[in-house]
Amino acid sequence: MTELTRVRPDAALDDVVEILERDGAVIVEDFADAATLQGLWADLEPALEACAYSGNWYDGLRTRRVSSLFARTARLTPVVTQRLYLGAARALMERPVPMWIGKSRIEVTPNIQISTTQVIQIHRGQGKQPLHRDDALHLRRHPGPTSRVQLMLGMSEFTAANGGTLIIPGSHHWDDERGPDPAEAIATEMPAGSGLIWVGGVYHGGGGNNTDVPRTGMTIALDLANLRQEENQYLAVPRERVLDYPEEVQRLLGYDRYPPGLGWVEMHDPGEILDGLDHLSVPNGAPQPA
Ligand SMILES: O=C(O)CCC(=O)C(=O)O
Ligand SMILES: [Fe+2]
Repeated sequence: MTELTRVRPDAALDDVVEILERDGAVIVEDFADAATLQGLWADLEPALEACAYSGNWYDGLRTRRVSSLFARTARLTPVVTQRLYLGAARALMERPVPMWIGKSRIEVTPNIQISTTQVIQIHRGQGKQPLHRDDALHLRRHPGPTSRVQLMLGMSEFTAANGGTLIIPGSHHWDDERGPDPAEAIATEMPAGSGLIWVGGVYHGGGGNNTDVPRTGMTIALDLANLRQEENQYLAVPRERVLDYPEEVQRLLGYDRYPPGLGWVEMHDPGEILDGLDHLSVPNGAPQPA
């Protein structure tokens, strides 16, 4: 394979899921429209300009990273809910898990959550990031069930010369003994507005930039919701900002119950508490103040 597979935004979801299962990565052309891109630049560029290069070699000494994106811009709803991205993430991760409850054999279907958000801007002189699997954060074993589906939206053009994300297609099928070899990696080449989607078990990394134009990408990771979020969304996004999002995004940000039983507050759905229900008045057997 010398190039990543590309699909149009009207592609069938089943086809995209099949490509992700086979290759671990796919490019969706015209993922975001021009107005969304312009809005993201307007909202995020000041933070990028004010941001120093990362202080460690892994994040990139000539790379700028801005996080807390759902607090910094209100324009990510169409991005995170894009049909092929959210659809593929749900199809790959919301798969029933069998278990016994007493004598009943049941299946529990997990859900997913936003785990991390970042704008990553790679400047001239930045070398290649070491190839890695992002699901290593959760110490996942391979091959195994997908626990992360990640998006890199091109806010600028991505080329092999300016740091387009390096991907080793099919490497999510490898076991944990086989290490990544940069010679096997393909650079993501796409115009601004296209989106690269990849699964957490695929070896990848930021490319090196030998050009004078920075490479800018906006990444969101969706993870299996039973795992800890990489970026602490409860602290990263103030409650008032969370309340401005549609319910689907609030739930993806973590204000949800995760089957079979994680995430509750006073034994209630956290979405109810977020909406202003006074949780101290919820009858739970505790004495009420007079
Ligand atoms: O910037 C990129 O293209 C990828 C960065 C990445 O994979 C990471 O920081 O985990
Ligand atoms: Fe990564």
